[in-house]
Amino acid sequence: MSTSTIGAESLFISACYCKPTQRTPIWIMRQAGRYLPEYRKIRSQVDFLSLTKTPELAAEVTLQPVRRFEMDAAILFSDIMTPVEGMGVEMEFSPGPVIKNPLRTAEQIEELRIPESGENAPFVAETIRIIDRELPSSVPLIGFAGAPFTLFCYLVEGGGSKTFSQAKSFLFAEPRLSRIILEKLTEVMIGYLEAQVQAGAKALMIFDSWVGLLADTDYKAFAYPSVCRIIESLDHLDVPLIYFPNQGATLLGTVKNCGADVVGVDWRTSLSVARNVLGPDIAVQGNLDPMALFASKEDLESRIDDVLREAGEEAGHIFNLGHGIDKNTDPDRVAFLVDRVRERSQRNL
Ligand code: 1CP
Repeated sequence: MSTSTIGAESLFISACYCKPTQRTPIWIMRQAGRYLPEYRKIRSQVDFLSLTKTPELAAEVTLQPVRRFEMDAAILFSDIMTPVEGMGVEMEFSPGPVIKNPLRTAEQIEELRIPESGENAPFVAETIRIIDRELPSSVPLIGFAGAPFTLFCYLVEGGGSKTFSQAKSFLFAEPRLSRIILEKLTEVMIGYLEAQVQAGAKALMIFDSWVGLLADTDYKAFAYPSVCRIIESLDHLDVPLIYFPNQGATLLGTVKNCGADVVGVDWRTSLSVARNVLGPDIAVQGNLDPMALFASKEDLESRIDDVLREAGEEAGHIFNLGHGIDKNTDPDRVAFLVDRVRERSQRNL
């Protein structure tokens, strides 16, 4: 929670700590990916899993959007499922994660390994070291992990789903076994995130993409404790911690106390509402609807201005989309967005 000296000149880091900045920093979720022709070119030669495991290539695709748009932060090119392979889970990507043997039995759960932090996905640390050499200190690298509940959803369901009914029914039918999975995931994510900072990550983000499936009472019972534990365990690293509870509008009153420096807000909740709940000491990140990039330029402009207005005059706003960018987005629209945010958010300090 304390102010890092590393990257002190970065707009992004300052905004994470609610310090005034000359303009609002911007980066976008899934900024490296299929909407970029330079990404598709590399992906046409290598499958997704190999791309994440080849440090030179993963570093290159991490840097692509930073070069093209001069983003104010880079995000490691990897996936939330990357560190669970080290727990003994077999999977492939098609295009989302597909788990070979979804977790259903006590034996499978017992067998889940807790690898040593440096041993788990060593190619990620190597990727970060390469990126760290390439990036200027004004553009910090964000390391990340999935929140235990979201990882639990994929591991029990076996892959992506709209309702995650297998995972959620397992959670309610087998709360004791579910807690064991969640605790193991918490342990592993703490070590994995720590290793990313040791390798050179300057901020950390925890993606809780499916937490909106839970009512606040179940969130408090199953998902929130693991988020708090991760954040508490990483506090000594002295880097900003961002928590993104996707579709978490009804959970914000609880989220407020998780210890995160920044809360990511999805596109459904206005930033002024989120700020009112979270208070002045927590920065907000978001939250233009990714589909707004398909609107007319005039409409897009006014939607961008709306997000800036909703964020208000107080320090502590990082502009982002309210979820990952769609793969059919025109990159020129992203350039337009970045320019507009830069121009409209200038402040005299
Ligand atoms: O074919 C391809 O090229 C693969 C598509 C792809 C990409 C580009 C996947 C599969 N993952 C990624 C990269 C990725 N995933 C990043 C990289 C950095 C960046 O943001 O630029 C990050 C941060 C993630 C995180 C991630 N993976 C999340 C959390 C964020 C979110 O969107 O909510 C989730 C839920 C995943 C799972 C996943 N991996 C890939 C897909 C298509 C999915 C979604 C699957 C589903 O639920 O249906």
